[in-house]
Amino acid sequence: MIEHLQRFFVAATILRCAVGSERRSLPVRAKGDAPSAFANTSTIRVPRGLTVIERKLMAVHNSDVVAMFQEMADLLELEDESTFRIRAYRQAATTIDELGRNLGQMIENGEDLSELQGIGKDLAGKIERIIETGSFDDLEELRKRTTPSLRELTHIPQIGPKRARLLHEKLGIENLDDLEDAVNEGRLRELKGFGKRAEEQILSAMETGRRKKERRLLSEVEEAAESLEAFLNSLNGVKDACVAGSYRRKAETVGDLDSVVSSSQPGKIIDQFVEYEDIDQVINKGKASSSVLLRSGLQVDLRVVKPESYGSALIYFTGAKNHQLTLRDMALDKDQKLNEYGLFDKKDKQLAGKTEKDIYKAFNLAYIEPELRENRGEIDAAAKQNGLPKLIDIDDIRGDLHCHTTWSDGRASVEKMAETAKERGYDYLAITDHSKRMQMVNGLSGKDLRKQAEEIKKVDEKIKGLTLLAGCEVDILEDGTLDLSDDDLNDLDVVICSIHSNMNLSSRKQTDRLLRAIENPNCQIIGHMRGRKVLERDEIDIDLERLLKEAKDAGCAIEINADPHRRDLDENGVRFALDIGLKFTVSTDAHSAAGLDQMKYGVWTARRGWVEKKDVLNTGTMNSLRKALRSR
Ligand code: DGT
Ligand code: CA
Ligand code: CA
Ligand code: ZN
Repeated sequence: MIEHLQRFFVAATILRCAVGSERRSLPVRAKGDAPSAFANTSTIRVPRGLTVIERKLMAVHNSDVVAMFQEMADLLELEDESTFRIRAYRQAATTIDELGRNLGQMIENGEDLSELQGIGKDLAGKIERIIETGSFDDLEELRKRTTPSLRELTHIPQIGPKRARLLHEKLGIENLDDLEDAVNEGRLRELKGFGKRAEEQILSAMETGRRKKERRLLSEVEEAAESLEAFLNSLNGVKDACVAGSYRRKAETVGDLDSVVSSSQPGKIIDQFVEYEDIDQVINKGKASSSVLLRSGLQVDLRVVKPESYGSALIYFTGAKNHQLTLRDMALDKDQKLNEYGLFDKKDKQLAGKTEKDIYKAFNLAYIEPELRENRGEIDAAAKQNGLPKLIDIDDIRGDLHCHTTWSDGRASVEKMAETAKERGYDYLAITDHSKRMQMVNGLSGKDLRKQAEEIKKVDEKIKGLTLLAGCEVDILEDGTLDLSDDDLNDLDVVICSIHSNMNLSSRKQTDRLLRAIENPNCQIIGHMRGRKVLERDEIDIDLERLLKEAKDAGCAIEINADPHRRDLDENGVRFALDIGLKFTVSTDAHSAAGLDQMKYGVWTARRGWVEKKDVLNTGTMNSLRKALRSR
């Protein structure tokens, strides 16, 4: 037990008396492979001299396990292994991704991981192995046997595993750089099945891939940021610590983590910081600042300031840059100076700096929430009495209006979803599986929906205190008609209309398509309207402002899809929609019980779009929700 803790947790109390520092070897990954959990890892370090903390910090994040299982699946696919094994790893990765609880902690509690959906004894053993050693044997073998960098190629939609193998065999292409050279030198089109159009598509997909490498989804960095923040707060001599930057502003994507520590002993903090176990490489170690790379490849910048400067340092490092530059200019106009250390008058006397509130107050501004600090008018608004929005809060949400079950491509039953919604304290949940057009995910026909409605009714009666709504996420067909007839939709409580196909139509056609859907009185909510996937897929081409105005006139609500890969409608669209008086729903589009916990990302997008509680339909009671949804 003690040995287990020494290795894998920074459980400071125990560590301090039991061990000094321990280093263990971890497998070094093949060069050129995509950065993932343990890229370039050589050691895990357990830091020395921590103060006593209650909280344990896990060495292995769930996202590390997810990355390894995905890598495993990709490599198996490259080997043309059985689809059964490949699917098993992918399913397990999804389960863990949505788990919401730390695997290391679960093992520590003696929980049986093989009870998790899609995780049998074999995979449970592999997870334990990862938590103990940082990897597992099958993966290590596969990495040795294959060319792991080929994985990069499989992530390009036009290529996939079969073609990646072909490119490797015929042209000796081993990674994205090789591929780019081959395209530019015209060698690719000599191969059967690759024409000029394929070349263009590949180049554009590579560009998207590069963008993704440089930035990560907020949800991907969360575990790392939370662990880091807890670690910093546990250090000897720390007064306060916070991860600022885009992470604190809850942006869709994050480039790096910017952490700020309040302490009167900066040197001591830096010395402890560089011993953080999640660090792979120290890029720079100064007197009061440091930059490091975590094992996942994510960069962390740290700045230590005196307590009297903590507020100004937070404003500086939270940004966004333009927000903070506007404040600085306001100071200059008053013959004052604003920087990381505080607000100063002509004679360099500090006027404010200890807290963010103090600084804003010195400018006669109300406190501005981090999500608003994008220089989109928040400073002017903060100068007026009640000028800032009273932002919606996660606790304002009373139900979820978009989720999937095993009836289509969800992984949990209606009952499981309902139980979970009840546990979350919701008043209502709408079950909205896909419609029949979505054949590959087993979309529902009108007949299926009527059958499902019976089950929904039963579960609704069984689970007290939660109203279960019968709904559907209906496909908007290419011509703008809906995938189900008025008759089929008639009995449903909630109808969301979404585009899932023909994403590449011209702006005129795509706009007409959505217009027609909006004109249909059955359409109560437009789902994930922009159709984009953050860092993965561009949005569909539409006249958004025109459509939002039409939606407003028609009484159609707009969904803020909370899936961290979507966050759609996006914050800019939300802000525009808000200004013209549209109403929103914030929903998770959960495909599993744990998926219901994605709500926070939707709320953050709403907050970044200045949305208040009153602007969101699912903050109301069941009754007010029914009244607010477009009548059909
Ligand atoms: P990211 O990391 O790209 O997702 O976005 P941020 O906003 O976290 O930006 P980052 O990491 O470059 O810098 C963190 C904060 O530090 C930023 O929000 C504002 C401040 N900052 C960074 N560079 C500059 C600069 O050149 N001038 C000023 N005034 N502030 C800066
Ligand atoms: Ca940053
Ligand atoms: Ca930074
Ligand atoms: Zn959906």
